[in-house]
Formats: sequence, structure tokens, C-alpha cells
Amino acid sequence: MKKLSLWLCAIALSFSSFVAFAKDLTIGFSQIGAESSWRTAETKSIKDEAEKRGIKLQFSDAQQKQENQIKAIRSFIAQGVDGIILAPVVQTGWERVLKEAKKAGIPVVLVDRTITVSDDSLYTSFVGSDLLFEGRMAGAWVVQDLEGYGNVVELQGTPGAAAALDRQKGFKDMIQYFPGIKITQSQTGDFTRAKGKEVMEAFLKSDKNIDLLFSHNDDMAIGAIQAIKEAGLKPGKDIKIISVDGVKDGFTAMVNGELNATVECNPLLGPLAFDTLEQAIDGKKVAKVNTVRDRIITQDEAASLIDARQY
Ligand code: GZL
Repeated sequence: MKKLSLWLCAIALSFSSFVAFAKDLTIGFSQIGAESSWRTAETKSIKDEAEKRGIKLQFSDAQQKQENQIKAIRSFIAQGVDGIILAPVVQTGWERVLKEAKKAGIPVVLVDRTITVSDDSLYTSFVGSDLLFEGRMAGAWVVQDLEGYGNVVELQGTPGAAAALDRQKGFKDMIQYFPGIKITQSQTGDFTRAKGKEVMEAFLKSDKNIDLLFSHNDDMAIGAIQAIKEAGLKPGKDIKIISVDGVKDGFTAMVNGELNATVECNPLLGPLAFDTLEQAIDGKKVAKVNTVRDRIITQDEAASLIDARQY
């Protein structure tokens, strides 16, 4: 009997110390904004996970501006948070503020977009998708769908964002071997529906000979679908469309036959981001890069998958 009560005490103690440990944490989260349904799904995942772990989350929405993210990080440092989660709007310009976080001994975990720094000890870890892979998957699908020949227009994401730069690079990596596939127009739609529609309208006005649209995210593709329909054309048929993200509205567009395929980019990064950050806070070694697996989803399988989608 005595042994059993000792065991029970030990288990209770270890559990309470874990809960106590997680409960006392304060984490700063610098989010880019709310430009797309993907972004709002990522924000929800991180907020829900913080709540589940009893972590106090200081949330900052940068309204797409890097200077607001830098201000937020400085404020987290001043508050003495235990860790920082950063979704970096663009790839460069982070050295100085990350040196300040490092000097303060505060680990920084990047989510969803990578950064370029001279010293990668300035951040603890990256958690997110392989954005280059996503571009390559889209490029491979386009080569096959166009059978090596066709005019492509491209809606780019936010200028300077890793998600735009890497998806564009990955796409070009694949189509470079097929000179019959030409990117005739390419412009940023800033990852938003409104801008995606506006830019697609301009593409259609200046060129009637468009076979396919490659959009760096579903939200811009959904805006472009509106523009294509208003131009009296059938999206998904007259102009094929492939995008990235795999959000619910992208699945609906595929079920409606207006989007042909999308490369999934999972935004539910909360659990992995906090696992990584808590290990770092606890002084444990963590992997520098934690990529989540993505895959391409095509129109013919969308109907069977849409009900189970979590975002
Ligand atoms: C990808 C992420 C991108 C999404 C867009 O990791 O940074 O930003 O693809 C979002 O929908 O706006």
C-alpha cells in the first residue's frame, strides 16, 4: 500500500510540475497580419495551442509591416518574455532585432516563412513547409497538364516574402526544362483576394492568349476566378488554375470545377511551434528546421476530402 501511495505522489508531482512549468510561460507572437484565410488559420492554431498549454500569449498583428514586427519583438524583449514566435513577413532585415533577442537570452522560433541572416544562431528553429518544394510540385503539375506547351501567368505573393520567392523559384526550377511553357506575365497580388482579382483583370486585358494561371495562394486564385468569370471565360477550363495552400475555399473552388489543383501548405503549426519553443526554453537541443509534409490535391479528389478539412 505504501509503495502505491509513493508512486501516486511521484506521478502527481511530475504532472503538476509540467503543468506549472507550461502555466508560467509568457510567449510573444509576432504575426504578419490577416491577409488570407491561411493566415487566420495559422493565428487560430497558435492561439488555441497556447490556451491549451496554459501559456500566456502576447499577440501582435503587424498589418503586413516589418517595422511593426520589429517593434513588437522589441516590446516582447522589454517585457522579458520566455520565448518568441515570429512569422516573418519578408526574408531580410532581421539581423539587428534578433541580435537583441539573442543578447536577452530569448529563443526565437520562426513559423511558416524563412529568413536570411548571416548567423543562423540568431534564431532557434524554423517550423513550417518546404516552400521551394511547393513551387516545384506546382511546376511539375503544370508541365504535365500543358503537355510541355502553353502560356502561363503568375500571381506572386508578397514581394520579398520567402513564400513568394521560394514558390516562384521552385516553379521555375521545373518548367525551365520545357521551353514551350512561357511565363508571359507575372505580378504580385500580395496574397489577397482583392489584389488577385485586380491583377488578373489586368492580365486578361493585356493578353487574350492565357492557358494557365499559377497563383502563389488560394486566396489570390479565388479573386482571379472572379475576374476570369467576369471576362466571360470559364476558370478551370478556358484557363486552368493551380495554386497553393489548400484552404477550405480552395477546395470549394475545386469541387465547383473552377480550380484544377492546389499544393497543400499546412497552417496548423501551433503544436509543433510550442513543442519546439518549450524544448528550447528548457535548454534542450532542437532541430534547426522542422518541415511539415505537403502534397498536391487535384480537382477529382477534392469532393471526397473537403468535409474533413480542418482549415
Ligand atoms: C505560407 C504563408 C503564405 C500563405 C498565404 O507559409 O506564408 O502567406 O501561402 C499567406 O496564404 O498569406
